Amino acid sequence: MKISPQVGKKFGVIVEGFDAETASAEDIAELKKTVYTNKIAVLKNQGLDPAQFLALGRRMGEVAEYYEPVYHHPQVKEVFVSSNVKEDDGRQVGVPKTGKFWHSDYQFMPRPFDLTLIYPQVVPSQNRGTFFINMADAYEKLSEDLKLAVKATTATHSVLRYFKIRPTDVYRPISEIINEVNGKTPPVTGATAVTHPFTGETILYVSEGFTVSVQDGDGNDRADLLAELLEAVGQLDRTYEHENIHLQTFEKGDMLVWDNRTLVHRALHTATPEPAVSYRVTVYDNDTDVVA
Ligand code: 7UC
Ligand code: FE
Repeated sequence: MKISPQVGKKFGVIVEGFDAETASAEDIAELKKTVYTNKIAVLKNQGLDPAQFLALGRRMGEVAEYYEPVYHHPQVKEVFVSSNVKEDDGRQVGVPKTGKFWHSDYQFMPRPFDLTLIYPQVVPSQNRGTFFINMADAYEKLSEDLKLAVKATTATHSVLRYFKIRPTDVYRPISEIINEVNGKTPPVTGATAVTHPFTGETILYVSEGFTVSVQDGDGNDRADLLAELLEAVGQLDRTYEHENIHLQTFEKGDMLVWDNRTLVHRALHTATPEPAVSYRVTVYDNDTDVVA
């Protein structure tokens, strides 16, 4: 296993010679450590079927199945499928155009995932890739005034704005769907700046997609502060040229493994999409020894 920095990129490493089937416990520990340190690892030349992909996830920690079954792989439910390609019989497997907004996975849940593994299956020829922002670096770059302003505040996150209407939702009153979403996944509130459980970094834990409000210690809404933070870190930049934004490209055979606590990401989908399919496995890392 050879780990090298991504040339000309803001962060991330390339991992060559990683064999998911024969990797030792030390290899897995080294991989996790490099992910927490460098935030993204691109594993080259992977050739795994869905069951083998799940098995790799299980070696990294506790695999979490997505709470909405419409995303599940039909054979391996722990594999989340993002796909705009219909099966031969016209069936839709998985969900198209997922994550087309800044977010971190499960930010709207009481416990976000530690690690996200993305394994592209059908890779478009153009506009491929995912945008990322390192929100620990972004926090460090904030002005002292903004850091101070963040201190006594909390942030509230919800999936509501980006909850996808499912095929079974057709003709349901939207108010009923909203009530159902809020009942099943009520908004969660926590500190706006959180400490990374493994690295100790301070992370500005807000996203344009899932963060619905920021409030001060007295409960006053601070929509102004939320907007200022999102602007400062680059999440409102529609040119994607902000200095914090990293475009992670990939080719067939690559698998991306990233630190989901630190990074926010945004899928790149075009108006006239080419076929694109990717598989995802998400992991809770209970291994507190893996301090990067
Ligand atoms: O369809 C999607 O964009 C999925 C999104 C609402 N959640 C992904 C996640 O893991 O938080
Ligand atoms: Fe995502």
